Amino acid sequence: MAAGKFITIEGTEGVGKSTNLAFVHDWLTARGIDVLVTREPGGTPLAEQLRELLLATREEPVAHNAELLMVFAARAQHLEQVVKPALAQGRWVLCDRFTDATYAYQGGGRGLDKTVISELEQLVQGALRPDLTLVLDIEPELGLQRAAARAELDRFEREDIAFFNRVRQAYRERAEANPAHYAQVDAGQPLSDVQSDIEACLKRLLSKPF
Ligand code: Z5A
Repeated sequence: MAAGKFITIEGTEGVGKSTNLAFVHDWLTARGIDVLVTREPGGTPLAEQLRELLLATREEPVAHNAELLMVFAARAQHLEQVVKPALAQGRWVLCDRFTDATYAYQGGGRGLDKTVISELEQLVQGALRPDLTLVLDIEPELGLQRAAARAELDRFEREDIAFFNRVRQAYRERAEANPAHYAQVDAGQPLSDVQSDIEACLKRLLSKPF
């Protein structure tokens, strides 16, 4: 059986990942593709507990390396329990955030060494990389306005705008360095235009699998 495809969706706060994840799921399902939807950090009971620890606001400052290792601990569990078995069964996996978020938030945002992130990526993932990463791009101010309309802010959402500008820049650099596997979408557009652009990316993926 052919292995399934692995698609990830990325971007800064309030960029519309959840909204467009549902769109991608419905678009693929309508074409007869069996899609598993999941998220990071999270996707298994243990990884969801690590997510709670990671996002909770707390008085104790969180060491940047502790944050990095929690993200990869959750990822290791998620990959073994959920992602790899699904791909091996021929299912497609659609994941809300993945390792690009680590390069963007812990690398760009926190300033951690990308070589260390790359070493952990190799340890935890081996050769596994997404087939397609959709990077939804938006002015961080606009995304935060959208996000602020919702629930209480988590530990990341309390960061300042300079942090989110660094995160955005890191995403853009990764997408521009590897256009065969990344697509950047202007998420500041009206939703129907964002989804037309995403649809074009999905058609390319289906017509010319990489
Ligand atoms: N994190 C990390 O540091 N390192 C890692 O390796 C990983 C994660 C994997 C949790 O992520 C945190 O984990 C994250 C980084 C860190 N930082 N934070 N916070 P998350 O994905 O759960 O958190 P989030 O970015 O805040 O996601 P979200 O809350 O689900 O937002 P979203 O999915 O991007 O947005 P949305 O809910 O789809 O849309 C927001 C609103 O905008 C909503 O009302 C929509 O109806 C509206 N919307 C969407 N698109 C449009 C357009 N085009 N026009 C107008 N309005 C729109």
